Amino acid sequence: MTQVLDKETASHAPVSNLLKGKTGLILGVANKWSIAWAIAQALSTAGMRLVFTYQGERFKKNLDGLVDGMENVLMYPCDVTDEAQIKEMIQSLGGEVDALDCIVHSVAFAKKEELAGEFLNTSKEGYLLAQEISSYSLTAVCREALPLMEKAESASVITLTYLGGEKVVTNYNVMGVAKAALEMSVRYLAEDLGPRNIRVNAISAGPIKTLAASGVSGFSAILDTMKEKAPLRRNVDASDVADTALFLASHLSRGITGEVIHVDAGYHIKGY
Ligand code: 1JT
Repeated sequence: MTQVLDKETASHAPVSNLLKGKTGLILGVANKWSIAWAIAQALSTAGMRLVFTYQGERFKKNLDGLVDGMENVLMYPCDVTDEAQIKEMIQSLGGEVDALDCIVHSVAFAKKEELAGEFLNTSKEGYLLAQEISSYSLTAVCREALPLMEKAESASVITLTYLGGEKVVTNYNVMGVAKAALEMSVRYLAEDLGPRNIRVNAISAGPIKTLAASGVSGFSAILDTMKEKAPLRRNVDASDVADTALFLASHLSRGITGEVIHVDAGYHIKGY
């Protein structure tokens, strides 16, 4: 039996209520080009109520402008290197929402001088800083948010990674080592949280022009190579990543955990 739907209903109805009644916490919106912002829009369109964290007043202003028009939005300051701030943010959140169904972790940092030249020259301080912000923060946030996620019927944690965490990519250096740790954290967290019906996955995005990428010299060349070599012969944008995040946040991906999904136009399959 085939159900006949008019075009409008067929294309919009299924997604518009997909995440209705759910609440998601988004870490890592810096500005309108942020991957986290594209994900927020996709989740919001599917009916999810969103909570944002920001780091510092500059980014709060950006967020204020962006969320204008979104319903029921909450915003909290949170520097992920400060466990007390994570705890405080979760405690405030617990006073406002019944449960947490989703976390989007889209946070990374490395010193600019360490995303060029030889990995060999990485300082101990720079190494630890990249690990602290880009990798450890996922575990810290999951642990603190666990009581709220356990109140949900199920929950989905999503983080962002890059090919440089599994293969050597020139200049990605210390971030590659941090992403490798992040991807392995996804697997260990998936094992720990699985019995509580909490899934943990990563999206490995192809290169996208964001604030993070803006400081990277030669980024345009990376985009050109990707376009030339990727099976789909194109670059990916934040909306490509956002739609995969929507899938991972939803019941549609209920059987998937501990996975790294590449949203990179197929680039990672190439052997040359
Ligand atoms: C950070 C930065 C994390 C840039 C990032 C990132 N993840 C992906 N990119 C883009 C990128 C960067 C390089 C690259 C390829 C893609 C900037 C600092 C904060 C953390 O090299 C091939 C260097």
